[in-house]
Amino acid sequence: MPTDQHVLPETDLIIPACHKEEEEEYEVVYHKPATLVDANMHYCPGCAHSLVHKLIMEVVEELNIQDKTVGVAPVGCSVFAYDYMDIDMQEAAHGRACAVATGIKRLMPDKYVFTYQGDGDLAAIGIAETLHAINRGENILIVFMNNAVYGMTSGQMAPTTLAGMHTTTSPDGRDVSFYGAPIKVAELMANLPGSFYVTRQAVNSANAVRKTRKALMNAFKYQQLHKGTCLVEIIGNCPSNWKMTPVEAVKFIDEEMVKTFPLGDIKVPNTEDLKIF
Ligand SMILES: Cc1ncc(C[n+]2csc(CCOP(=O)(O)OP(=O)(O)O)c2C)c(N)n1
Ligand code: SF4
Ligand SMILES: [Mg+2]
Repeated sequence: MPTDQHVLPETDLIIPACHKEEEEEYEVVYHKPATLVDANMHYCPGCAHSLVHKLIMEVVEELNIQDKTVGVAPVGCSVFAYDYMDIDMQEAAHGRACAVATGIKRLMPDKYVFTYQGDGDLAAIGIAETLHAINRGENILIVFMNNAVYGMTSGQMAPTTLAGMHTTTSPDGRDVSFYGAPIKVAELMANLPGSFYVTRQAVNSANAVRKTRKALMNAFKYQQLHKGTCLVEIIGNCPSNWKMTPVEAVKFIDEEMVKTFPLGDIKVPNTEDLKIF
């Protein structure tokens, strides 16, 4: 039961002058992009999806294309991407994001259109859609989040699961003589004439994040050229299904994932094509 002695006197809060000066000296070095909805994300701690959402929205903000950008969300852990990105978005059935993006881009060629897809969505059920869209040279950006498992459905083996990697459907480790080798999506798609820019990046260090941001920036800008499909593969992680802490998952990328999925540009535009920039 409160008594009078617990009631604070009603006085104006006086900030000492020295503190005011300190406040004015602060330099803003980071702000959350206005293109990202102010919502709590549902992702597990340490998951790469949230970080990559932020990077995409930073690029959209910097290019000032919020009202010209349309995203296509997949089925997978990032199915609710439309709840976080403050742009026009369309949900696609599992694996069909590239077909949906094709329709949107063809109807509205001036829009910046991208898909956001996991490895189960893109490289398993959606591999045909993806391959044909790139082979046609659809002028879209595909953001491919490769975390080597079906995260949403509790960690089954994906086409990109590493050789020997333990998943719920390969408890003894992926046997490539039985299941085949992990599919290197970026290398595969770079061979298609319709692909314009193909790169593989990661977000497990500050440096990697900077490179991924740059790759996304380039890929968005290249849509102005109408020269073909851009594919930015990002080595993500899934600490929950990898049965690792976020820190262990970050190390696993450097120590294991990059052996199968080396980082870097795989197909870059020629300088002639980039003259307008
Ligand atoms: C037609 C259809 N088949 C299967 C499923 C079940 N399903 C939902 S998400 C998913 C895999 C998602 O994995 P991935 O694309 O790698 O995304 P992640 O969750 O790892 O980010 C599957 C198989 C479904 N929703 N629809
Ligand atoms: S299950 Fe994996 S991919 Fe899905 S939110 Fe959790 S860590 Fe991310
Ligand atoms: Mg996945």
